[in-house]
Amino acid sequence: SVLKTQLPLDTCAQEPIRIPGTIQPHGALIVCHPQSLTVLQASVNCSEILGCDAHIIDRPLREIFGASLAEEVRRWLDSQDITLLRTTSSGAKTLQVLGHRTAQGIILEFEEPPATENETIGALYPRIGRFMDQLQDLSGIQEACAVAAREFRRVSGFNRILIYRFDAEWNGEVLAEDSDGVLPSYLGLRFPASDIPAQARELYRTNRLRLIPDANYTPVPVHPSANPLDKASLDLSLAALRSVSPVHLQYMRNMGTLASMSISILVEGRLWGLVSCHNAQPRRVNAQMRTACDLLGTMLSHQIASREHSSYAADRIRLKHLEAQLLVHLTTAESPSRALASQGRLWMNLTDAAGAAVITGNEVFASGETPSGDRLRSLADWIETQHGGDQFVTANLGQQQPEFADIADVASGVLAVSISQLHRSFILWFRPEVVRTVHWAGDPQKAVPSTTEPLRPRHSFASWAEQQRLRAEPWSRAHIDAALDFRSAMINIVLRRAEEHAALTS
Ligand code: BLA
Repeated sequence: SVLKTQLPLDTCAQEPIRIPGTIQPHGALIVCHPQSLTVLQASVNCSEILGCDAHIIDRPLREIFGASLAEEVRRWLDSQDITLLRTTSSGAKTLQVLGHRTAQGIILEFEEPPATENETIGALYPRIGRFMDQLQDLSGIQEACAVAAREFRRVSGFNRILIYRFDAEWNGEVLAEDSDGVLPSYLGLRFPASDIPAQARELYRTNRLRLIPDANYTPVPVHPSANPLDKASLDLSLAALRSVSPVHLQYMRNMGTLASMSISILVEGRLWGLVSCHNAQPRRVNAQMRTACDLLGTMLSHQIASREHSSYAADRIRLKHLEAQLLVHLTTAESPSRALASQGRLWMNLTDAAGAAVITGNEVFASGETPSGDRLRSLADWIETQHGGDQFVTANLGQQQPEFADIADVASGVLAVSISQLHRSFILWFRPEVVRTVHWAGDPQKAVPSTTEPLRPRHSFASWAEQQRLRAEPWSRAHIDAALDFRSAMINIVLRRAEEHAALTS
């Protein structure tokens, strides 16, 4: 079946999550003028959390909190440090202060560290070192994620840690899990793309960690709502206390997780996956522990990037070797197309395909499992109409273009490169349909919000099996690059052949 989760989720993606106008109540937030350090905006719970006067707008930081905090902030602003993290006291209270610069002023956030929490960066440091050593000894991405899940749970104390990876359509698959058994296991399950809309994924590339200590919280407004410097809504993209989407809070309650902390896994700037930490009951963690978790996440990200890179490099070397072998046969051949077909094994192995064909004009040479000549010609005609032209890649042809569903058994995966600017000439590789069973956490059809009803996340996360058809094993970057390299080599051979021919006949 074709999943509806591939529809654009406009309604969810339009929620302006960067500018909610409110914060979560486990801390207080103020915005200061970058030069004078007078307060421009403040959350309405400041007096309660900070024990300060209720009227702080337009007053200088020094007057509200005393000289020492104001000095700390000035020193930080003069430094190159991107963020500020300090412990300070306000009256009888010990508070953690987080600071970051924005175009709308300096945002300072104050949190009272939870009473039960005595983890300091000093206590966490040896753990982080050991984690790094362990990671280096492992070979696979899956193993690295399993070790990371365990370590995240040790450090953070959450009930369940899930590590999941996004696929090409932004569904997430749980690769690793570590749990104390309080919450159910989701290992191996897939979560539909609609669970995390596009603007949230985009935000999570710049802000790598978010914490929601209690899904039942009441948001606290920030006043005045317009920023005095630019008259716009306050951008809380990088604020730790940013209030989150009510739809997502409902999702958490439906999942039975009242506290959540998630950390982005970034590979070459792309959101590769998330570490998702859940607690059945509300749970707060202090800023030092969050910093440690951010560091663990960065280390895991680097390990994944380096694994992906070395497996790409190894594949490229292997495929380059095959290409060299194949070219030996082509450079000396009278007809390169016929020579390709006579070296079918090598030709197909170049992209680990089960079939390959070359079409020039109406001439077709094929090897292995391919569609019939007529279907090949129709396919090449259609590919020619697709933009890009030089290269065409799909792992689900029959879904993308239902008129080709009849050839799904041999051609669900198609990798095609054009070898002539002038007339329809393609080299194509084919992969067969692989029918697979995907285990979703809940029926993914029910995850898609309708445009007529109010937005609601789904209720069930029970395993739901779906048989997926019309899909092939996806082509890797190394396979696509091998095809592109081979394309250039073929174009050169064909051109040279044409020149030789011209020289002979002139
Ligand atoms: C955010 N959805 C999120 C987040 C996660 C998930 C991790 C980030 C916030 C957090 O850390 O809790 C989803 N949690 C998951 C998934 C797993 C998990 C997939 O543990 C898998 C293991 N959500 C919906 C629908 C909408 C929606 C229908 O189900 C549409 C409006 C929205 N989810 C939504 C939004 C956010 C979100 C808007 C961003 C919240 C924010 O940062 O403000």
